[in-house]
Amino acid sequence: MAILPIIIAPDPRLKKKAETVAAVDSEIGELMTNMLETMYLAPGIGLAAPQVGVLKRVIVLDITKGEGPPDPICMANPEITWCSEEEVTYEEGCLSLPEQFDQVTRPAKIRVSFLNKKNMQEECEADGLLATCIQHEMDHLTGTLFVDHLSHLKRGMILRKLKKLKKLNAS
Ligand code: K1U
Ligand code: ZN
Repeated sequence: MAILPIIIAPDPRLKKKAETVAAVDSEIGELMTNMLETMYLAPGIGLAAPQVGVLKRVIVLDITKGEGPPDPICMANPEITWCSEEEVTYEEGCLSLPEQFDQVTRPAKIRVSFLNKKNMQEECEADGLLATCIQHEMDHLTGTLFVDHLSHLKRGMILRKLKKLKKLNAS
């Protein structure tokens, strides 16, 4: 197992599109294990492979937040097959945008099909925080960050703040 470095925005690597994986083989299985370990340590409730510099359609999630037993979910090639017209707004954060939070509105319920850690095709329905988190992580697979759902003004403010912080940390 290994902790992977998380890329912090603004960074061109976070704007790239991830590639479909051929199968969940031992290499992708190990990536999922390392991503889960990285997510738990951060701590976070989700992580997408592009955030650790791997341009593959792989995401991991666990929305239990340490309350009760862990419930890790690993998905390769996730695809939303249905979403509700009803929407819900959550305050979102992102491990690639440290200490930045804002309200994002997304479909309240989704159905998603994916390859699980055993390389089996699965479909599940999600609502609440899980539905939001899956959509947030899937956005990372197309180079979209939660700030891309905000106004131009808010996005600019957050990205400028992070750019300054990165400069300070580098000096
Ligand atoms: O960077 C990421 O993609 C992970 C991100 C996921 C997310 C959070 C909130 C709404 C949608 C998606 C995070 O995990 S940010 C950290 C966070 O929310 C959290 C961390 C510890 C306990 C509880 C929440
Ligand atoms: Zn994120």
